[in-house]
Amino acid sequence: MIYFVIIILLAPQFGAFPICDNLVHKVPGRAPPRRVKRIVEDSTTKVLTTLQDVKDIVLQEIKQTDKERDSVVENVKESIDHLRQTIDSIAHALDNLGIQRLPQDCQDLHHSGRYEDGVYTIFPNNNENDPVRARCDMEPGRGWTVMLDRHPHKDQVHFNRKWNNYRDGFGNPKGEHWLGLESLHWITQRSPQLLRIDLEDWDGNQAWAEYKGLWIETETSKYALHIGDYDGNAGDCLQYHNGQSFSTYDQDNDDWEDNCASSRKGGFWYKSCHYTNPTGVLTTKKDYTLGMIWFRWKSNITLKKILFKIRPE
Ligand SMILES: [Ca+2]
Repeated sequence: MIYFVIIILLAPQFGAFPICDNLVHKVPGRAPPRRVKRIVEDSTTKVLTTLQDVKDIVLQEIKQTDKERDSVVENVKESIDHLRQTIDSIAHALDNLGIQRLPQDCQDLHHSGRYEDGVYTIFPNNNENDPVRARCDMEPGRGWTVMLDRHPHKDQVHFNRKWNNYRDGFGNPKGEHWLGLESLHWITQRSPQLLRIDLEDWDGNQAWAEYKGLWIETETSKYALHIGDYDGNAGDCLQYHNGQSFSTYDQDNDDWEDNCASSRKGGFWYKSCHYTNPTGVLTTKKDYTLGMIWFRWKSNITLKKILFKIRPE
């Protein structure tokens, strides 16, 4: 039944056809050529026809017996696949005609046929004058944008930095780095993101956590953090920080009377102060205050590796 619910929820949105609108409007100040317009219109017709088919199937399903329900579900799945293919064909058609849609994240790059892991240029705010180098972890059907990478490296990066550094990003995307709060804001305001966190201790043990609904507010709102439901085996450490403003040693926006970022030597959505400190000091020493901590998994053990990456839900 979940597929029917999804279709019913999505159908009104497709009725306004925002996907095609986005594709066309991503070329600022430039009307699409006639060929492109025709392709988009033809594809729009195909998508709407498919949605009508899905609607017919759903209406038909209401009259079906339980025995026939499985085959109806299969029909709906096929219709959804057809819909995806049509949308992909629109994107490819635009690319082939030389109209480059600016990739705002690694998911866009994946959709444009970049399937290899690596460092790419993205444009999180959809402005060609604001390129950002980002590392992409590609998987079949999706592209993850890495937002934070911590691990031992010969060119160790220090994370005890000012507000402007955390806003703009720093480090080497091939190694340790922070993507940047401004980029995170633009990517997450476009659509809610799934946040994936991978952890490893100094004995090689691994754990993970995921949060739905990642959304980062604007700089005016101090890049406040918003997350939804947790999943994983590492334990939940981010709900404590949910709703907090970001803090650095030169911008104290935490709830503590002192300055968390100064005492923790990092930048984060500190409260008073942390359940996790992924921008803390990379050290083998046990140090809850300064170390890279994920409290629900390893309490006061400082971790060896922490990776944060995001993709559209
Ligand atoms: Ca404070």
